[in-house]
Amino acid sequence: MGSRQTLGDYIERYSQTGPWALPVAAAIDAIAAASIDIAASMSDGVSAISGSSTSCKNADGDIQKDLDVHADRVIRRALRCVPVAAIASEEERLPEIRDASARICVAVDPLDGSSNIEINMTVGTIFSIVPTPTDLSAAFQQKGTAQLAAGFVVYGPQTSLVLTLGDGVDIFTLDRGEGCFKLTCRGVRIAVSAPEYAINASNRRYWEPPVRAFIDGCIAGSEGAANFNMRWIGSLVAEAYRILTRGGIFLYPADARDGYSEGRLRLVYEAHPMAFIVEQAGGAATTGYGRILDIAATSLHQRVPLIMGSIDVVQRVEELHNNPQTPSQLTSPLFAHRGFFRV
Ligand code: FDP
Ligand code: ZN
Repeated sequence: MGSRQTLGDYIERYSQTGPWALPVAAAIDAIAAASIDIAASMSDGVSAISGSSTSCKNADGDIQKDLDVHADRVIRRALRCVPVAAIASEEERLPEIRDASARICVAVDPLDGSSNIEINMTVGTIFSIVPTPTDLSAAFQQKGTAQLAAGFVVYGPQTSLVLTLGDGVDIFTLDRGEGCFKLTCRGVRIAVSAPEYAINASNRRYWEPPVRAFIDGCIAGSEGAANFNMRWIGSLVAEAYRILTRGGIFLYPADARDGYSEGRLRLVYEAHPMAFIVEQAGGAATTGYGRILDIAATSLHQRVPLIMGSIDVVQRVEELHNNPQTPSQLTSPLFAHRGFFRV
């Protein structure tokens, strides 16, 4: 990876482009440094920080793992030298107020996918950077379109950092020898259409009719000429990385289980940053009824249905939500011939 541009050079150049750019660049630099530390802790399987659970629950009632708590601390510590007005995290009920006069606020999911960490699965860190509004208490109640930057780090066979500064998406890969991220993919574009879906299919009986119709169509072959493949990793960062790499669709819809009327994923530090990245790469992200980035949170840990990926496939699912068909139309041969690959 010798002559590749480093993340440090990349954000240094960006830092000179406008009033917000300097603190945004500093925050990205700090989060990237924290993620190198987290990646090291994670791969050190015999250390004290393991995949074991603490006896604590996070703000949303999920059991916290030792690594969740560790990742949260490492990121907060790294952000100490950055002018940040407030930090919101999946791991804390309320935002931490820092320097109220600072221009930016940061929301993080320190270790996404951690409920499966003990099976040695890919997990990640998600972040979203927003401008500080006049009323600081509304910092994390802005629409997703307000984001200045967003990204995520995937701790997989490689540690990769996906980043958008609002002008496309670039991917950096950790060069372990040199201890820094290097640009490995510039201007990522998500395929307009690709026959691969990801959903937790064990919840089928709880889904709403449009989601059930779409997935049943994929399985039956009526949603397109190509055969659909299926993947479900159970880790949002890994699913998002796959979609950026080879297209397809990811769905975590609302369903009828207790506590899932708005799906599972959190708007501020999961859906907003992912939607920003996916749109910047030419894809789409919706609740089924409307664009994720147009939603403003009313509470920090608010959940939202998230359907994202290749634009043509996502639009097909939106059509099914916005133009409801009767159950008999959904299963009729006519419907079966209106697949988005066939029209
Ligand atoms: P986790 O709770 O392990 O952090 O963030 C929520 C999330 O993981 C996503 O990463 C993942 O896509 C989803 O939950 C997994 O949900 P299921 O348990 O329904 O598979
Ligand atoms: Zn998460």
